[in-house]
Amino acid sequence: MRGAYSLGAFASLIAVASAACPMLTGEIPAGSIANPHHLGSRADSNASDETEAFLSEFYLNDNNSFLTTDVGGPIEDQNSLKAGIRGSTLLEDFIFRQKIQRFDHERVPERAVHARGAGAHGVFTSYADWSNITAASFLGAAGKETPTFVRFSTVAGSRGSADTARDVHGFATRFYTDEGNYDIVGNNIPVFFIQDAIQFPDLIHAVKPQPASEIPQAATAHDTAYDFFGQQPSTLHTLFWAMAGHGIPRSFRHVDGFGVHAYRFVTDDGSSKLVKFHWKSLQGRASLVWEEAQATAGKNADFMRQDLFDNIAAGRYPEWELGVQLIEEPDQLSYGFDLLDPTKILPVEQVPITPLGKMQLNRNPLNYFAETEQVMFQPGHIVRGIDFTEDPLLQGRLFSYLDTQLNRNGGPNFEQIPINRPRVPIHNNNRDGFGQMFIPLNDAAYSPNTLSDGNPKQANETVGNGFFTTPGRTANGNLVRAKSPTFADVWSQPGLFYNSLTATEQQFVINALRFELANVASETVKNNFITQINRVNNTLATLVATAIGVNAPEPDPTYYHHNKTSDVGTFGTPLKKIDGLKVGVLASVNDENSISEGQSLARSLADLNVDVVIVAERLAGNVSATYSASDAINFDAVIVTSGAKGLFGPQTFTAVSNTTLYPVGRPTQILVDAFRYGKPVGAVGSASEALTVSDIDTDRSGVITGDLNDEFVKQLSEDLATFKFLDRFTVDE
Ligand code: HDE
Repeated sequence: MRGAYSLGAFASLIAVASAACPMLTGEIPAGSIANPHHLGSRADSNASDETEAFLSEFYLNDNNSFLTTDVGGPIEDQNSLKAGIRGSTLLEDFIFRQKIQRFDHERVPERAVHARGAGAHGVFTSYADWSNITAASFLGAAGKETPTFVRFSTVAGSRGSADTARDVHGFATRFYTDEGNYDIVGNNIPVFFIQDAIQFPDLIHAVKPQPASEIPQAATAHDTAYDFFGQQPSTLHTLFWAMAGHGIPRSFRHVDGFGVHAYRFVTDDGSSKLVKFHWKSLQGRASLVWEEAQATAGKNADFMRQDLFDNIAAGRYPEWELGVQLIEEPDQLSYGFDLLDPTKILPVEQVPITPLGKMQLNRNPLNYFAETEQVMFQPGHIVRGIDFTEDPLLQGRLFSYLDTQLNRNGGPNFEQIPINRPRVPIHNNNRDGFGQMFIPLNDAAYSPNTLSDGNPKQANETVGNGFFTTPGRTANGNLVRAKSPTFADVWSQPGLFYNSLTATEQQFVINALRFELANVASETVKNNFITQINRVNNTLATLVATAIGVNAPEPDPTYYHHNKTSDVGTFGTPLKKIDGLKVGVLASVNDENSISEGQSLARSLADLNVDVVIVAERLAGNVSATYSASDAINFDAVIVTSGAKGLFGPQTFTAVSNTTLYPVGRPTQILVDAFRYGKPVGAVGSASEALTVSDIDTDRSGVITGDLNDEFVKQLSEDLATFKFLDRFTVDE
């Protein structure tokens, strides 16, 4: 399935150049891998091979080559051309000019939202022939593989912000189908803040940093954000999900994804259903706790992109299952809300999820800018068999993505960039523009024509497998600039979400709102917001209000209900896989047993795809991390080896340090923070003393003691799957 332009203009150029002078340009063997260690050993898959074959046409490999200018002449570039050895530099120095000029133009505008992200290639495999519900070809046969590219992101922060900022997370997937590119540009939270795209600039202006100071970076904890939330209560539902664990996931591998809007599936015979898309993480959902997320932002701003990159490089390919909730067209208003309202979930009790297929991410980008930064997702990248709905948020998105991408790319030809090219031929009469990469041969660049025998011909529903709009869709009614009354209730579903959380997760929401509002100065803003959350739950509103110094509100019972749904939290359900989790083993280079215990644990956990990092005073032999460069945030569990117990105890925080190798008290701090962040902690043999002197009760759940044997390892692996021990967090009575 290769495109007609598979030897594209650019690739051919390089091929010609290398044929002429291979020494200068370096060899570019088709299919060569410039940086094989980035790839891991990919699973056998036609779609993976296709990605490799397609992208390798564009690789620029500098092995065995000389520097050249952009137009190919060999050059030296260490010194500028000067008039006399002491200058000045000459304008005629084209080598200097080009190098500086290219540097000056390296930056493109970052994404207006979702600027910070990480991407990976993958493969989607359909479970079955789904032609009974959609004509989409990538869902047309059991086992059918389609190459994909996914970009995960945070929304509010700029491109250099920290990965663990509390935020909604983008989950955008491109399917390079055999009938063109299809994008599901989704998030890890199933609802959105607003109901009409015309409010998007207001939402983003409110959430982004304050205009005068550009503070705070990547955070909603400031006046403008809560001013908007308090006056626009449609934001509450999404905000509640973000204040729960969904805003601070453990990694991109541990998030679910959602299409958010209802879309349509359309079959070849024109019948349609509404669908809601769900990506379920096959690793399971997992979240950090807030203090941990904040510490992580400072200690390792790249925490999540590194997790994704390292796990793919190690061959631990994360997977997600794609499913849909299917809704009959006439039922759009039958579930107690409007299916076109993007602030609502359709509870799985009302319509279960039908799993359609599975995606595996199995290949890292070889160049961040070329792939992850230049990928241009659009909800408007649609294929035959899938159609939009009238959701006013979706309708606005259909304009915005292309528009902002024109701004980022300086013209419309960005679809010709390798990461954006469809893997099928393109034929149309679109012409010219900045950076045209093709040499169109058809002189009759219009339609209809006779001079090219009518080519390229028009495809439609029955001819040429064309895209077709749902035949049953109608558009009529008077022109109105108003919100549908079916979108009016915006308080029930934040209540549904909140009611469905465990008491500890509810407390996390309360604590998160206390944190956010403690950073708000305006009394009016605080009071307005409390008025709104009081319509969700009076206890919640009271607990937040008292912590931020405003009056507790009277109950507003007209709004309250006790309904619940399931599967909306991020804690309390064991992980499906513990692959790629990290255990920190706290050791001492001064004790041989200590290191050998670490090695033994590493061997046992390697079978479970769990990494062990042996931490000690300095790097040596099997010690791969130092206390000075480590912190509890680096590990999903922390175990103290018997020979390291002397490094622990509360007094180590206040003692005059007897070493310059790490900050005073660091080993104890790692252990205690791991416990406070809810992680499994443990001690081998006599190192249980290290727990007791650190005030960690060895009888608590998630605290492992005993000799290093199978039982110890089994307990540790189970505790890693539990992931967070919630009994360590206090809940308001
Ligand atoms: Fe986006 N959004 N968005 N958004 N969005 C962008 O497009 C926009 C919305 C989402 O990794 C921008 O190319 C409007 C919902 C993701 O490259 C921009 C509205 C959902 C990404 C834009 C929304 C999303 C974006 C910025 C309200 C989940 C990153 C750069 C109508 C279903 C994709 C770009 C990537 C990016 C506009 C709401 C998800 C400005 C106007 C709802 C994952 O065009």
